[in-house]
Amino acid sequence: MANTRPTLSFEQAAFLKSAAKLSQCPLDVGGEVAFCGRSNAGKSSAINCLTTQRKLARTSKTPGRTQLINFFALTDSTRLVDLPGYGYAKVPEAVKRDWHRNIDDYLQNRHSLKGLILVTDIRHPLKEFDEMMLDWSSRSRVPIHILLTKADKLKRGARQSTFFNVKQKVSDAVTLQVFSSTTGIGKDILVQRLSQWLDE
Ligand SMILES: Nc1nc2c(ncn2[C@@H]2O[C@H](COP(=O)(O)OP(=O)(O)OP(=O)(O)O)[C@@H](O)[C@H]2O)c(=O)[nH]1
Ligand SMILES: [Mg+2]
Repeated sequence: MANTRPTLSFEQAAFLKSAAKLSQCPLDVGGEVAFCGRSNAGKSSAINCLTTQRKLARTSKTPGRTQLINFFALTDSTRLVDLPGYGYAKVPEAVKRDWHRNIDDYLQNRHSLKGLILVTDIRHPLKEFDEMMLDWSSRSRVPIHILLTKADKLKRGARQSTFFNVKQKVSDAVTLQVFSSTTGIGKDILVQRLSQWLDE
């Protein structure tokens, strides 16, 4: 049949590579989507939920665990990226400076970056880091989709009111959803968003 492309299979994701800086990243071809957010927000857990692999991305109760940019291959030309968490207080200043430089470099210069998933805790969304990423995205070609994660921690009514609250505060270009890695709430919406970006 003409015009039918196989849909992406997230279950097949496999660890590809870790990089400390842009020059160590895999070849900048095809498309990738990166998960960013504050330390401990739930980036690695979201990737594991999406791929239905409990241990693909390392998760931890100790914030700041992921210090490297981790790449996971979906196909030969598409990837998911787990970015190091931002804002972990116990990380030394020099490490934070390096983080800024390397992430900034990645965001500014990574041509295959099709979109960013901004992972934020639904119980305290839109902190300083989130605002910084939204601001950056609005000035760049890279769109943002917000995951209001850990939604299992709130009742349905509170989830909905936070969703509408955040929606009002962000620009129309930003998309958002309620999500939980623990229960899988919103996984279908995330799959749709990623498929759209990576199929283009
Ligand atoms: N209840 C609940 N807990 C979650 C959820 N997602 C993540 N967590 C927990 O939050 C903690 C941090 O999760 P991670 O996925 O390691 O967070 P991260 O953003 O990758 O953290 P860093 O790598 O340190 O930046 C872990 O204890 C997870 O089990 C969720 O949807 N619901
Ligand atoms: Mg992590």
